[in-house]
Amino acid sequence: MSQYLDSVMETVIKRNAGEVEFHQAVKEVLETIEPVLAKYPEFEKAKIVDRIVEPERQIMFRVPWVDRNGEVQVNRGFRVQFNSAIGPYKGGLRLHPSVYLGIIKFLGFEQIFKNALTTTPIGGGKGGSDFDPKGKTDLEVMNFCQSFMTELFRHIGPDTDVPAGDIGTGAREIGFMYGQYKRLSNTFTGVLTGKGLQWGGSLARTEATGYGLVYYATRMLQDAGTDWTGKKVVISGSGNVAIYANQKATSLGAKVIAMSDSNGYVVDEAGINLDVVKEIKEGRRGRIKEYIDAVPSAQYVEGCRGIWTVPCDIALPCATQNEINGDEAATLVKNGVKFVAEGANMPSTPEAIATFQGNGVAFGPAKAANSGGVATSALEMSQNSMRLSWTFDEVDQKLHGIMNAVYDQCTSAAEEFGMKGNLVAGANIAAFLKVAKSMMAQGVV
Ligand code: NDP
Ligand code: 2IT
Repeated sequence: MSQYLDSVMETVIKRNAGEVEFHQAVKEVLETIEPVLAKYPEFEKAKIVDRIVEPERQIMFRVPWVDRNGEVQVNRGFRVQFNSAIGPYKGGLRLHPSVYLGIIKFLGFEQIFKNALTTTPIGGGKGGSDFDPKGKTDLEVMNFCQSFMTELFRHIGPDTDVPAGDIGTGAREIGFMYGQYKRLSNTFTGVLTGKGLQWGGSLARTEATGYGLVYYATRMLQDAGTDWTGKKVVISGSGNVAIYANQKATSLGAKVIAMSDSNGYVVDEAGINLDVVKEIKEGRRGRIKEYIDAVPSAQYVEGCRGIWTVPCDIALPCATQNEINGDEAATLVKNGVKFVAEGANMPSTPEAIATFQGNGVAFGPAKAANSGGVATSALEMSQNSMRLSWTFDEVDQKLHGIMNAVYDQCTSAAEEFGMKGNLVAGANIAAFLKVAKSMMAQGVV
């Protein structure tokens, strides 16, 4: 890194003490944009990088609610409105006990660049809470969501900030939050995405992140002269992204042989039966180990990280950040993995990325590969503004076109800046350029 970028990184670490995931996300971007700053010295003069690493606004608030025993619970809510250079803040809400400011800031920072790649006009933001929806009753989840929105509603709006789902926030939570927003604001607007299909949601939004991931990975396969047919695929997680990545990859001829949740993983050499997974996860909110009750020939192994010891051609990490470390990446490489595309946000540690790239594994970074979800959220916003709904095929085709455009931006930026084939550098550079030029045009704000 140049001296200037080094000094920005130092300030980030000092100013955001202890927020290690945020430091990691910033470092990865700063490490790849040096040639851009060399070509555009005006960016350094205007302190674009110093500004881009500082959220425009961050909101933290108390979320009190009453549980099923009548006891008062207190959670912490977050919304980080990171960058609005190219559009209203846009990004999901994560509900998971591990959430703290550093997680939301890493996700918000990534979101700026991801959203820039989608070709749609959306800025970057992220939010959430350390509330754990697991094991809660619907009523408890509603109590929490209503309390959360009672504070959040004053900070968001269809032209200001449009939240959506992420880990722990699915259709049920978006419904409860939307209801409370509508009640408080007395408006029916596109203030959240991932809404129910009967009340403003977009067809194909549920499938979009997983499908988009597979469309992006298809281009990686094509560039290597191959396709999905007969490929063995390992997918971590068994949530929204993992399920629809499985569905699309399987429909293109791949065999998905393993999936997981935070407790363990299942291996089914015959190919995972997705109907069973959907029934467990979307139906009864169960655990992946229940898969072997329905498919006794499959194997369940306790401990989620072991999934990376399952030999495969293609790995799609779709659970959470830092779920593949350097050693696990080395095991994947030793077992013959040729392609890795990230469905989750920042699932590979820097050591894992270096291991993949250093061993000829094609590597598709999260902010490009999983951008289909938020891109389709932007399509939901468009439909809401027009008060029209497109068909599933119309949305899916637009999504497919967007993923191709995202891929093309990554490859051409990498090539232009002398790092041909490096999709990490390509994604960071293409996205940074778009945001930086917009910030330059809008003055010091
Ligand atoms: P879900 O809540 O639907 O599913 C999350 C899955 O990941 C579950 O199987 C969960 O297991 C597992 N998981 C979560 N946290 C951990 C953890 N700490 N350790 C091990 N496993 C874990 O979330 P999504 O599918 O929506 O999100 C998955 C990833 O994709 C996240 O990184 C998210 O940020 C990213 N993403 C999501 C998008 C979307 O549109 N939903 C868009 C782009 C990225 P368990 O049930 O045991 O917790
Ligand atoms: O990480 C992500 O891109 C998401 N969770 C989706 C955000 C959105 O606004 O659809």
